[in-house]
Amino acid sequence: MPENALTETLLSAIAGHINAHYPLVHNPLEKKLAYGTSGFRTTGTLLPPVAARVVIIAVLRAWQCTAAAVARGCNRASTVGFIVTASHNPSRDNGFKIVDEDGGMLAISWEPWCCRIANAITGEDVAEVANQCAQAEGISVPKDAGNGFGFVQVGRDTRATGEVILHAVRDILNRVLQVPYTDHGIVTTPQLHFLVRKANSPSMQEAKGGVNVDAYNQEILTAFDDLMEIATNGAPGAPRRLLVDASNGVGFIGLQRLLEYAQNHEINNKVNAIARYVNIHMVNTDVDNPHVLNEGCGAEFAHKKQRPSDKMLEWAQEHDNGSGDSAHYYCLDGDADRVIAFTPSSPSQGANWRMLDGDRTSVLYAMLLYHWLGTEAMEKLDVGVVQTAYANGSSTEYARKKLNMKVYIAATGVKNLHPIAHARDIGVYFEANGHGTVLLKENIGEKISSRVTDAEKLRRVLDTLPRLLSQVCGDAIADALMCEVAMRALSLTPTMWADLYEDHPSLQVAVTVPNPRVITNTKDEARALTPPGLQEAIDQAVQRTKESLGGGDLAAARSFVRPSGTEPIVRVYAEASTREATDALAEEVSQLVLKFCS
Ligand code: NG1
Ligand code: ZN
Repeated sequence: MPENALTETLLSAIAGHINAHYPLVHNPLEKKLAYGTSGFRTTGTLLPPVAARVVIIAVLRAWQCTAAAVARGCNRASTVGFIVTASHNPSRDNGFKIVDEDGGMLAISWEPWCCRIANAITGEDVAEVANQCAQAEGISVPKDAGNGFGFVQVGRDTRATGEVILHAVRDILNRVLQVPYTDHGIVTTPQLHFLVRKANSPSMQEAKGGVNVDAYNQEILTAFDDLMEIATNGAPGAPRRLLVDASNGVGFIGLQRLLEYAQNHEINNKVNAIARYVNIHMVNTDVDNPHVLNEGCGAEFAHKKQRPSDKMLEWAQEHDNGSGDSAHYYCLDGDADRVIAFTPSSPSQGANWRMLDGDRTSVLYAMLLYHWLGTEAMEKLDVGVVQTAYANGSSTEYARKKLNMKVYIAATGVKNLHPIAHARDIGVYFEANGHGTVLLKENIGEKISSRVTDAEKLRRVLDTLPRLLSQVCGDAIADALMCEVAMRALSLTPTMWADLYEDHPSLQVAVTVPNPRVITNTKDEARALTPPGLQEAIDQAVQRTKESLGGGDLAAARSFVRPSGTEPIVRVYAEASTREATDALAEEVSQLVLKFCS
């Protein structure tokens, strides 16, 4: 047996069990499933046998991390995560992704293993991919497995197919791999990321038992209270009213649990500490009806349609007197990792609501950093903003010119933004659709405080921020609370936040073609490399738009296309100086996609 290969017993158990219980439903010879922008996404009923296969790769990754941890002198079993969710997709879809040891996205270099095993037809093929992975990645089965945390933390969103997919995962863990796990049931995606990071943290090594969502609630509530204390100088004033659209998804459950935890536990010696600052109401909370998830509501709907849901409008009509920011509005997506805020110019008219998207959230956070850290510290640190090509050009310009920030453009998906932000001392990253956070280098407070004047405050801020701002992925609930902190600290209302700059008109369109993946892109996704001729045709359309706007500096226009990594569509993005030109450009480019990709 070659070194690091899995044992014959394990390989034949894998092959036998997969053959007996998990024949594939999709046909990989016709269409392979790919590990896309954020894991696998497709019709939910196709996924149980795929999840049964991919969880084997998750365990191999955990074993590899365990061996590396032991080699570092850290005597513990590493845990990874397996979250079943399809985020913003329609309710018939489902998906899943692996959460890596550090609580972030699975290392991109491991995605090909997931793809290969997901499309391996027979049990023997599955065992063969697992064995090749073990050999190539230098993995052997750890001798001393488990220390009470489980090797895999699993969880799911509210979708109807979630339980049967998780059942397949648990079955393989129990009966084939005999690997311990903790099933957290229905959790938001950021909660699962948090739990993995927490379970692997040095502080948990000695603790008895595992981690659960209470640890998340405790951390978020304490950090929020600490930051609000700084933001308000201990004088909280009247609590702000928040209206949260939960997209009929797991965000409702997550936020509800957080609020209940706050009522039943003391945070910083205060009962219901969160209520000193915010008074939270929710709409679109129907998690029992499997069909309404993300339907006409939530962050994805709000962002793509550039308007709030009907339920949000109804609530505003009834409860918002329209006298300037009397309520703050937030929309979560289907797994609560993205947030879009709104401010109503007139509570009853959706078209007049101004959207505060991820670009604006990153600007708000950047302003808070300047406010709290001061120009002196900001200039001494490597601070950057990371966006994607979907960022509105106005936000890029504002961050560069007004805030003096370095701006980096990454490919779509937080797995691409995160590493660029991570390489900075402080990296603010956001996708326009509201997924993002701020990453702060560990011990940055200590490093910088000896070099600036107001060292104590600086250290306090830098130590507290990363407890509310997830250091592993975007978290809609934490981000909404963080926006409240930032507005308090900066004395801004949502209207003032919206007034910082004017967005260029933009439009995103989904175009259906037989195979969206005939389009391939440059690394920053701003240009199409294939099919031949498409990019040239887009360039000409953009040029014509600029000319129609009179040419010169004020005639801005851009458009790009890419295949979605989460839905079977091509996404067309257009942005121009006027609404009419934007809509016409999006339409023209959509037609080009149909022409070149059909
Ligand atoms: P795709 O479908 O690959 O464009 C979408 C979002 C991403 C990210 C993922 C994960 C857009 C344009 N794309 O990816 O930003 O959030 O879903 O959910 O919004
Ligand atoms: Zn999401």
